[in-house]
Amino acid sequence: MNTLTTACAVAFAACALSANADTRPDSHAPISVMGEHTHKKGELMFSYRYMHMSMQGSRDGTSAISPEETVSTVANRFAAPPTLRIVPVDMTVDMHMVGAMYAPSDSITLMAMSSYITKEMDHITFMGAAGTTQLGTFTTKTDGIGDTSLSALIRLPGERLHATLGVSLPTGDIEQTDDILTPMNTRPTLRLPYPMQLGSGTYDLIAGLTYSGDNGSWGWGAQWRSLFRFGENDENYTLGDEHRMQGWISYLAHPSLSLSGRVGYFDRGNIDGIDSAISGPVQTADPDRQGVQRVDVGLGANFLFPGARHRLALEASVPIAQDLDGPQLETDWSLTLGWQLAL
Ligand SMILES: [Cu+2]
Repeated sequence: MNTLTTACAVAFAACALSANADTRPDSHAPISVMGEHTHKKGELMFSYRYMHMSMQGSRDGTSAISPEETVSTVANRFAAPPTLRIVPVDMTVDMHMVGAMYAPSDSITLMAMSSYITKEMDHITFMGAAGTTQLGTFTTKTDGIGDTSLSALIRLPGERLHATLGVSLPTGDIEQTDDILTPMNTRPTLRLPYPMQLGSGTYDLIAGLTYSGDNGSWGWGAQWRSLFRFGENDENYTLGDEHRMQGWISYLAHPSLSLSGRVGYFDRGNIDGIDSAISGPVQTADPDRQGVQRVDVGLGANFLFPGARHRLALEASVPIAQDLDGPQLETDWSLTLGWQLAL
C-alpha cells in the first residue's frame, strides 16, 4: 500500500479510488467468507457474526431418502438390530461468532475467532427391531463454546493477495449428552452422535489463499481455505478434513452499499476412528456417514457506515448441488449476519 500511496501523491484521480480500497463496502468479501481481507499496520477490527443453518430431510448420495426407506433398507453398523431404527428429520445450527483482527505490520494481520454454538435435532424413533411403525419423536439439543482459531494472514506480492496459516484449538466440547427415545421405548441419557458435538477435539491446521480486486463499480475475489485435522482426540477419532473454494463478485450500488453473488464448494471427509460411547441404530452415529460435497450460491449485501468504522453485512445461501455419504441430513439454506468495527 505504501508505494501505491506514494504514487497517488502524484495525484491520479483513479488511483485515489483504489488507494482507498478499504473505504469501499466491497473491500470485504460476502460476510460468510472468513479471513478474506488484511489490515494496515496498527489497525484493529472486531467482528460479530450470527449464522443460522437449516437442514431438513436426508439424502444418500444425491437422492432423497425417506425415514421409512431408511429404517427398511439401511444397514446398522452396530451389532443389532440389522437396520437403522432412529431417523433425524431436521436440524438447526445457530452460531454467534466473535473475532478480532490486528495488524502488527502492513504484511501480517493476526486473527482470532471463537463461537457460541446451539444445535437442535428432531428425530423419529421406529418401534422394535423391524418394520415402519413409528414409536414417537424426540429432540436433542446441545450448546456451548465451539473451537477457537488463531491465524496469521500474510500478504504476498501482488495488490491484494494473502496466504492464511493458522491453528484451530479444541475448545469445543465433544462429550455432549442428552435424552433419547430408543426403539424399545426407554429414555436413556447418552453421548450424542458426532454432528451434535461442538468441536473436533484435535489441534487442526488452517491453510488458505485469498485474492481480491476491484475496478470501477465491480469487485471480485476468490479463496481457498482448508482445515486439516491432526492426531486423534481423547475419544479416539479424528473428524474429516474440510476444504472450501469460493469465488465472488460484487457491485457497488451506492458508495456505502455493495451487492454480492458468491459460489462456494465445500468438501468434508468422513471420520477416522470411532468414539466407543457413540453407538446406536441411527445414521449420525456412523463415522462413515459424515462426508459432504456441496456447492452453494449466496446473495449478499455489505453496508459501510459514513466514517468507514462500522460495517453491517448479510448473506443468504442455498445449495445447488450436494452429494452426501448418507443417509445424512441435507443442508437447505443458511443465513449470515455480521457487524464489523474498525479502530
Ligand atoms: Cu478485519
